[in-house]
Amino acid sequence: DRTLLPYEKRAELATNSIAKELFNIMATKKTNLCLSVDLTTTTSILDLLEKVGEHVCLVKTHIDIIEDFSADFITRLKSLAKRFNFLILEDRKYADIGNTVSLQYLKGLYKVAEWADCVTVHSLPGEGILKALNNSTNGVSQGVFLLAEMSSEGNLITPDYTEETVKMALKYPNLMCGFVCQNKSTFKEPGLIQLTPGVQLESTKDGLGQVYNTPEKVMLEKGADVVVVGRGIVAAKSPESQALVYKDVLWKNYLKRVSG
Ligand code: 6AU
Repeated sequence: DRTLLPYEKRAELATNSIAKELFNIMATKKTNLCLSVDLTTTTSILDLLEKVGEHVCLVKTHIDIIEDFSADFITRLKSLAKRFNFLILEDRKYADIGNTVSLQYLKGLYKVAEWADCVTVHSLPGEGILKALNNSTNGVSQGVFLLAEMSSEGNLITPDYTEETVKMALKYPNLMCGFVCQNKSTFKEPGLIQLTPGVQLESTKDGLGQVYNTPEKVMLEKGADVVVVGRGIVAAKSPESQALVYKDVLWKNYLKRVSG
């Protein structure tokens, strides 16, 4: 059972360098909280990260929702990542043929390949998408989280799709950080990371299909390693104190899990 091993042990088993680094950051900073900074201005994102950077292991961006994107924003984001020792995941959810994804990853306004430590990718188009993002093809890729399950109700992913997704990922051990998924049974490999979104302090839903589980449930029952929280923190009255609340409850449940 991969979920009973401590993160520092799993770092030793990771086959991707970003996954290894992320496991080590979690162990060092004692946090498995990933903040989804789903805000639309650069100053609101940078101000929030100044306050909560110390509490997170990973910052997840949707770079294409920012209204005043600039190269300077990336410089500042990278310097915060260095100062607070967190990694950056661009949640682009690539889902096209390999050639197009390669262009989307390397080119355009955002040049994701230049600054993101890792990206999210759908398996839907087939293996070509992983070939396009593989370091041996483009020389720059670092890490990929493949979507094996989604948190939203009515999503079209079937158990077969999930299983085939995991099989596809296992052919690319050097590229793969892990899976965006909801369940412990999705994969076994202790060197891969389960990134789980759809988490708030209460089990609820939003008005657009998102389904939330509690930190306790995702850590103790559902096998989450890194837990993604967006609006639970970002839309709170005090995001700073709420980040600390999430960090503490997640870490408490992690310790409970690994101590048997
Ligand atoms: O906590 P929330 O609901 O405010 O934000 C959840 C974040 C959003 C989604 O785009 C993302 O997590 N997400 C993903 C990811 C990370 O790929 C997959 C999924 O199944 N559900 C989900 O919410 O930024």
